[in-house]
Amino acid sequence: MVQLHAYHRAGWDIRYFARVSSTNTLALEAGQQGAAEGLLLIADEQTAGRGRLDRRWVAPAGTSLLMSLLFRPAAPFTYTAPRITMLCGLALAEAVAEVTGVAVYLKWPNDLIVGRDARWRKVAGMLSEVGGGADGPSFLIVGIGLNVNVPPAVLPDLAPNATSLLAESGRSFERAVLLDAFLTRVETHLAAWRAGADPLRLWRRRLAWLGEAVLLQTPTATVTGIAEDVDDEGALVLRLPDGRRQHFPVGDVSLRV
Ligand code: BT5
Repeated sequence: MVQLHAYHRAGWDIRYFARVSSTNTLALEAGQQGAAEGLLLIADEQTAGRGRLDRRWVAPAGTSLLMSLLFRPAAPFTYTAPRITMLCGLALAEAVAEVTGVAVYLKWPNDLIVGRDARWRKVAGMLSEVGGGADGPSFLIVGIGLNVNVPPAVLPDLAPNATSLLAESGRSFERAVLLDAFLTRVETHLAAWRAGADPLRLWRRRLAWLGEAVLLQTPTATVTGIAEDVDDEGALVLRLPDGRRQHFPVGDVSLRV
């Protein structure tokens, strides 16, 4: 397999950068200027990597897979776009398991974690953003940061519970191999979807903690409950202590111990 900077694949317009502010920011700009579906921006290093809710994504140069994919979801956008994000998360989980043997789970809404007990560790995060014009949203950017060869000693600088594929397996991995496996899975799931398979069903099956007691931090409150399900838009459905069921579109979930 080739090095990451030389990786190409039919059907994708892959552009590699040594250093950028944020691949998501660049991809949003490209989308706004009319870039076609299939644009894939990859960077070795980001100076302003972003997480959700204005948080930061930190990754030492050259250690990680940092990328943003541009999609132009078919109508209705609000149905299709979340499914593309789910499909990418699913493809990432499958690619990581296949290439590295590390058992990973999806953590609602968009993280990839290792372990699903109280000692879970985050190995990847995803940031989906939409862009468009006065007529409404027209494109989706799926940003992915996967900690591949981040040395264990550096992990505490990223986040208290960060991990990497190197830390989990004791081996380092060619990022292009992971990218190739990921794109293969994305293509397979897109084709299966066109043939009628809803990606939400498969995504739901890989989610950690369905049926378990969780703590949910929303932008405005902390809520506890049983993570019963996800709804048709991917929102988390919690059974609250008073018996009510409530749908939460955003938040950070952790296992309640
Ligand atoms: C995410 O946000 O997990 C989405 C991360 C998306 C990053 C990719 S990299 C390529 C593309 N370009 C961008 O600018 N972004 C995307 P969130 O769920 O909000 O998690 C952010 C939190 O994760 C931070 O507040 C830290 O606590 C933690 N964190 C930061 N860097 C980390 C890392 N490398 N590994 C694990 N955790 C990290």
